[in-house]
Amino acid sequence: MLKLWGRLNSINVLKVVLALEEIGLDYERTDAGLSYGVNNTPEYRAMNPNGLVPTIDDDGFVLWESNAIVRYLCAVHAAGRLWPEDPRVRADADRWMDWQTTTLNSLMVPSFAGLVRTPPEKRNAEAIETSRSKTDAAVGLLDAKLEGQDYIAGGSYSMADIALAPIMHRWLNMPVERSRYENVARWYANVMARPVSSKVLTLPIT
Ligand SMILES: N[C@@H](CCC(=O)N[C@@H](CS)C(=O)NCC(=O)O)C(=O)O
Repeated sequence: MLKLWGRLNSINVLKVVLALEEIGLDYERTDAGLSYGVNNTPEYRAMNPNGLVPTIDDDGFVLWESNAIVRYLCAVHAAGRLWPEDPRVRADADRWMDWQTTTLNSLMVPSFAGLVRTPPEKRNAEAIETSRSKTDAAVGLLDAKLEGQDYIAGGSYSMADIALAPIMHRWLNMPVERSRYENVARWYANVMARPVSSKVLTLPIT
């Protein structure tokens, strides 16, 4: 059975859980990372030298990097559904997945870590505000992308929505001031209406 290592309050682990659940694969998940440890053991480092989560082992094939894992699982098990067959639609999905990791997440980390994982007396208010306003502006780009379409890569739910759902769930539930982006709000409501999302994206933001 496919094995997954990673804690459920990691957006990168949640992407993989969403993909596995949408596909309907059997898997065994082990908590790892932060207070759970595991990711610093020699055994784990032998699989993932970064010592980060998530990592999967699919019948001896070990893979890390959450977007690579989501792409792999969707290509193998859900081509034409979660993994777009059309190269241009797939490239569009890939682009927004990469944007999530390289742009959106990088902008959001200081406000998320500051507000959610740092005690009030140790917070850097300026760094939090810079992160908040830049993240809010970046979400505006996603809002523009979603104009006139239901999902990120077009008319149907795909791996791009899987990769964006956990970070947007986090952002939209963080205690920060946000612009009201109507297309993002509609997309998020559609995503959360899916039985799998409402089952997976339920934990408090920690
Ligand atoms: N680019 C990597 C980033 C992985 C990453 O930064 N994972 C974080 C959790 S989101 C981690 O392992 N942090 C250390 C820990 O949990 O102990 C991916 O997308 O998989």
